[in-house]
Amino acid sequence: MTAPSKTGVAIIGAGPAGLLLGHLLRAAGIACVIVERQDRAYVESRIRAGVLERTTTDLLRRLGIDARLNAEGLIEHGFNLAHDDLLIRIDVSALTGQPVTVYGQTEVTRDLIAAAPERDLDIMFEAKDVVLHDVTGDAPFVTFTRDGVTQRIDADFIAGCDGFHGPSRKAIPAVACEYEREYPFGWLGILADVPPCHDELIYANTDAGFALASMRSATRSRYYIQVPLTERVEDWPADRLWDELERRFAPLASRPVVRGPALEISIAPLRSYVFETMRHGRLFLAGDSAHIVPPTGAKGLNLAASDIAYLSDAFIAHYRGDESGLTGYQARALARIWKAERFSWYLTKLMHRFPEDGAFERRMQIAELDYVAQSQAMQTAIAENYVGLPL
Ligand code: RFL
Ligand code: PHB
Repeated sequence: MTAPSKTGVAIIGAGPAGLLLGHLLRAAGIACVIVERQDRAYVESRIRAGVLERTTTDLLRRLGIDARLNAEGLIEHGFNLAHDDLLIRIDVSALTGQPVTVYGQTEVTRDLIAAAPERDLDIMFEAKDVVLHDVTGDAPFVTFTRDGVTQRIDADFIAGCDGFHGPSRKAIPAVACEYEREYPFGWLGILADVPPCHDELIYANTDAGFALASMRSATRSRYYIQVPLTERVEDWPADRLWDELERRFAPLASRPVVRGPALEISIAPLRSYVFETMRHGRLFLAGDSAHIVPPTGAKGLNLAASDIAYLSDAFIAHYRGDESGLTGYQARALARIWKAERFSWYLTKLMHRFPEDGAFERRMQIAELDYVAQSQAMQTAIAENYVGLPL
């Protein structure tokens, strides 16, 4: 496939943000092309998020790319916070009128890629050395190399959907607009084809540290535990990890933790990050390229989707002669991003053991969790953030 030499929106990155944007623009008849560094198999096998807000499932439904989501997604009416042997069920459906859907990011990505050809959405996989040019001028363009051939795409706009490590954000001067918090631990995750130990997610603050019991289906489990940043995957043979999960979940879960061969084991660091310049000339950032949340609260993919809801509306309005969406994009997106940053930071602080914390901070966490257990007002505040604030 050769890239068109001229398009409306050149999208960098075929993660959820880039794929959703591409589909929404094509559905509105706007020319666009996605340029992705990795090959298709790599993109389709990345294991990441699992919990979708309604704002995200609504976008998939609006696109009509929802057949598998409807058939296989698990509707979850609640989730649990826990410490010691106390399980606090947050009934999100009763408290907010909205459930969340358990459906893997891997599946969302596969569905969006599979639907691309029939909707005339070009995805240029294996595009190496992507460079953005003239983003503050009237005629920006992107260059890259594919199969040894250098290609150039001229565009009206460039959408930087290339994640935290991509080139788009680096094309913007960071002038007093960067906010960052690193956490002194990571999440060690395991995916396995075994039934989950509980029907709903459990976020547990145990004496040994944080642990999360999640799932992808009735037969596939996803677990995480908090580990120091110095740990490596090699330090964690599967049996050691299963022992640890059993210890942390036995007092909480409704069924024993079932062991099985690991489909994936990985460690992810935790970070809060916001880059506030989401527009620079004709370049617009969306998703992880502009912000990162720690995974506690499951906001990352959902924030990428809400950025795209705003940005796709803005591009569509532009091509109909209305500039207000593009002018207001950054402020609109940031208002929602900062609230999701706050919630993810709050849940991370509440549920993890921080090495610098002493007995007092531990008592504060337990007092807060006990308060959540007793207070419907607290549960409602947590639930409405968990299901996703309105767009
Ligand atoms: P992505 O998914 O990182 O996609 C960016 C794409 O850009 C490509 N790219 C380039 N392409 C061309 N040229 C270059 N030079 C490029 N550099 C990069 C990449 O190959 C990639 O295809 O960003 P996007 O689309 O903004 O999506 C963001 C989400 O992926 C992310 O926020 C979530 O996965 C975060 N996250 C979770 N979010 C949730 O909403 N719910 C969850 O339950 C949840 N759990 C998680 C998570 C992230 C995790 N990790 C590993 C970071 C659990 C984990 C463990
Ligand atoms: C997951 O299933 O991968 C998952 C669920 C909830 C989170 C983070 C990750 O908060």
